[in-house]
Amino acid sequence: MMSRRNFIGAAAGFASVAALSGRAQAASIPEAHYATSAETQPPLLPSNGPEFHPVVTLNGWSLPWRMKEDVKEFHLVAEAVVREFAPGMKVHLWGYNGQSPGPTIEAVEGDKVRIFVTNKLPEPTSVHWHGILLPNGMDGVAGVTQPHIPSGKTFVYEFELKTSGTFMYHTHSDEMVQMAMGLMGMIVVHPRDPEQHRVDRDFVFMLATYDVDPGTYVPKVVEMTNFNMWTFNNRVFPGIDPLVVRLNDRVRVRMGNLSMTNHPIHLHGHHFYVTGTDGGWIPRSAQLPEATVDVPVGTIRAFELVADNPGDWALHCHKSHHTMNAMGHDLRTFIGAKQSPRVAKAIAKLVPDYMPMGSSGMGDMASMHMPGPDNALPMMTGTGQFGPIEMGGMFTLMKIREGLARNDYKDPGPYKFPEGTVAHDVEGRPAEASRHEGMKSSKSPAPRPSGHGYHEHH
Ligand SMILES: [Cu+2]
Repeated sequence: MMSRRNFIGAAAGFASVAALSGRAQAASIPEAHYATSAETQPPLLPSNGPEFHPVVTLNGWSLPWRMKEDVKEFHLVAEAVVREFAPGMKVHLWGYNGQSPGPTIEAVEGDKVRIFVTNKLPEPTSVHWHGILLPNGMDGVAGVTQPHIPSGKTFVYEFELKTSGTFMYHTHSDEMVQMAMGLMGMIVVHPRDPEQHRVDRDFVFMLATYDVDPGTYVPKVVEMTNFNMWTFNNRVFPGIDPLVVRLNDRVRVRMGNLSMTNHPIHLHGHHFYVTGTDGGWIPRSAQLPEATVDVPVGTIRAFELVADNPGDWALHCHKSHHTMNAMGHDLRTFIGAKQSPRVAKAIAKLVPDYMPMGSSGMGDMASMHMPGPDNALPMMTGTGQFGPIEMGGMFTLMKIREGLARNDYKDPGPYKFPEGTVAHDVEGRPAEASRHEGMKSSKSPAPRPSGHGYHEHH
């Protein structure tokens, strides 16, 4: 599933940087594992150390470690990567170990970890361990708690994982640029007792946003608000894998948000409880039933449910612009405007590529196949068993099925609806209903006091 990938190839477009060298270093620094694809990898079962129930990183993977005496050693390599956002669009990012976001780091409460960070970026970097309780000098704030890691150098972080929960790691050096380029990943610390907080399926992913102009390959790093790619783990619909779940599984979804805005994530067909933040587990007495959980900037939210309702259930950000891919924000609203062929022709004479659209909404755009610029995805796309889905960005499905195997995460295809359970059209006319005419007031309004800022309206 992982191999040492061709660094030169993936780093095309960036300055080449120094590689690890020296036999002494090679002996003490563990091997760096690499991922080459954006496919969801199966859970990484622990081969040593304490037992735990691993997570599945949506369109991602978990980083293997080696045990050195009683310390788990991981090796992150910060470097230029190419990430496919969805088939048809590849973005040149900075990430870790071949992909962006970097691999999920999984360990167990009480574990001692030693994390090597090699910098293969063209500028200095550092790694901050968001939400982890650790000694100040391991916190990764370049300039404050440590020197920046220069290009070509390897630094080591060492700490004990005192509490279980969901955390993140990300750059804390030239942060605006390096976060906008994708230097981030998730950390899952499992409880010491594997039965505590036990679920059957445990998903994790990062919420991140990018500004990639259609036809280009590198995000604009100075963007503050006007992003156009809204991602789950740096994938957009239809490139995001479904969350495949067995009927009646207990499911956890853990999400970290390192974008510049909040994302209200909504699951259809179920109620869930928010059970965790980057501050740890929420006591049962404080858990609220929800169908949407807002994930604020710089936080984790984890929710849990019993998947007792079979089907293909939408899981998406509820900001409607976040379930779209890059769009022309300058489009005018034409709803209600009649664009007759004669007028369209006249305009087309002046504006050669003019296309009359949008006068009855924009749903049609999902089925129009207009030639777009290179390396750009349609604004809304996807086809389901009943027609166009008209989505993009932060949208996927939780696919709940009976009879899947315990570790089967393969896409089971579209849901087979039981006969007679799908909304459908009906024949006939509605019964006459009485219509309320506009309210005619029988009384004239009471006289108002004058001279106190009231204005008469006629
Ligand atoms: Cu959103």
